[in-house]
Amino acid sequence: MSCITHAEAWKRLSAMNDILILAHAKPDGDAVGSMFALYHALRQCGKRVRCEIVDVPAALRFVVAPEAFSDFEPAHVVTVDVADQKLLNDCFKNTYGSRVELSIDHHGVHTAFAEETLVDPTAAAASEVLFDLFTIGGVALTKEIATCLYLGLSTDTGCFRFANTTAKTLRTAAALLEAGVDNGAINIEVFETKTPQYINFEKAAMNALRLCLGGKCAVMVLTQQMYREAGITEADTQGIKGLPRMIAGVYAGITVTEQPGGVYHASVRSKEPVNAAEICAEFGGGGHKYAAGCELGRDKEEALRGIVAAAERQLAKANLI
Ligand SMILES: [Mn+2]
Repeated sequence: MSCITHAEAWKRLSAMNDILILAHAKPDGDAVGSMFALYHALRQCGKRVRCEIVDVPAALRFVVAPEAFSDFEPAHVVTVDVADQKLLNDCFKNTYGSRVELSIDHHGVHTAFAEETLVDPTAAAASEVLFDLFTIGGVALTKEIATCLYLGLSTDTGCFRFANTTAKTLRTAAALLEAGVDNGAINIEVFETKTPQYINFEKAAMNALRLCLGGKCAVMVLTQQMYREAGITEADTQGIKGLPRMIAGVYAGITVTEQPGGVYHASVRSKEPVNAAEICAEFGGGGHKYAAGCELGRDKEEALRGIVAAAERQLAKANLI
């Protein structure tokens, strides 16, 4: 396993054919956008390529290319936006997990699992890494490719609001707009539009929101019953996890979600100086400094106690409590 440069990664991709592209489970805009941007770029190079992905949120499906779901035995497997092999969907992990030749990612906590890894932790999104890769490879930036990359870049930066947005991110976005991306329409569809089911779910989530640790931590528990009652799935409610951190004075916003199998999962969003990845690392999870996740087991009360205690330790470390 080794880390390679953009040029080396492009050389490696150029030598492949019959390629399968995978992204992480519970795909977000960067996972979906990166996947289909790479799909179109490799198709442009005349290669046979296919994608496998499940549970794509409805609002992100406009970049999904239906023809990408063909069914040939891949000779090569490439992942995008996957920080760790365990973040692959179980069915793909079992079939292809040990066969990944190239992993293209931007997570600082990337745990190498592929033969070769192209990881740029200064990039705001895997889509930003791909933009650089395509520039080196001389890929024509079609409106289709630019739209996929824009989806990745805009969603991973909260529409260019988060601290991971750099001057280079904005220059990349500018190049995508010059390639014809309809950013206004995409932003309304992805960031401003909610289904009636989502609004109902959000009401229930807000009712479940509680402050703790002297108002410096907020916790929200989302249960399968809440999803059932609102008629919505977790895949279509990813944005809700930003809610706890929105409260003024909160440094650690925690969303504990009951999974269909009964296991509880925590998503932690933090504010400077609190490190969400360190909170989640206590439970074997990971992510970014201000957004991370982990598994907490099947006991709800124990899960809540554990994650709040971990948040308390990080708040104390930062002298906030
Ligand atoms: Mn990403």
